[in-house]
Amino acid sequence: MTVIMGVVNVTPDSFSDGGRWFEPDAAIARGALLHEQGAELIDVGGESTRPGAQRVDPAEELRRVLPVVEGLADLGVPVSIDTMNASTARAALRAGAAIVNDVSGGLADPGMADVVAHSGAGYIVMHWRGGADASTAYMDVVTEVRDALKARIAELIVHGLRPEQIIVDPGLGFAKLPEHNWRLLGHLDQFATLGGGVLVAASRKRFVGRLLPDDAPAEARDEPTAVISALAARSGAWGVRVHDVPSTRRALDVVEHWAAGARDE
Ligand code: PMM
Repeated sequence: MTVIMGVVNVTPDSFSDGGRWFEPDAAIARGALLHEQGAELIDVGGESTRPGAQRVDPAEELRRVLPVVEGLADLGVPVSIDTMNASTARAALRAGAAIVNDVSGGLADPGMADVVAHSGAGYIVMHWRGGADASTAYMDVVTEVRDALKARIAELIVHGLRPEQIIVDPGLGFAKLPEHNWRLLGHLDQFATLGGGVLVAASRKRFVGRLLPDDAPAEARDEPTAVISALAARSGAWGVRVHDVPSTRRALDVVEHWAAGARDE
């Protein structure tokens, strides 16, 4: 069964939900609602990674996310912490987070690998080429992203992580053009054996918006996102990271019923 990761951005500036859950109580309530709606995991982030976003000081990031991680952990809601900073990851793990979601795959902070290795927590390693000015040039995006993730995993194993602890993420929209994102989605099977599973995080991204009229609001992207969730699940994805949980929950319910219908008794 594919895990649904519901997004709670505790930021003033994330693309689709910036500012809406900036107060801890609002963020905790949002996370609890997404959990109730069917997200097995709530992804709490305090730094926007949208194109052009400024880096946030780690102390400010921690101030934003820690009460939310604590609040959700107190409610028994499983949490992943979306951070590139080892210090934030360490504090969030101590506060009850189960998984570290690092869009830099350990490249932004050399201390991250040791924090995750010592904790034994799950670690989401995204393909990352650096900040906003990273090159979008690829000869063969699938091979290059796969090789880069393989290299990250090899280094993380040297730091003591176990391959099963690592979930890989092709990094849709990060230094990728729309055709790269679709190519990666069409070849998800190529990532299946790298670690403990594959995460697909297409939700509301610009390449999804391209399927809609120019003036469509961010929420209109939830319908194509849910279809991507279903196809990702059919392709064996470990998880999908989404902003709107009900639409993806329904999509994954269809996939599960379909799979049950295909089984011979
Ligand atoms: N994208 C965003 C934030 N966190 N984490 C992972 N693992 N993969 C992603 O593609 C990813 C992420 C940016 O999206 P948002 O601002 O809509 O949350």
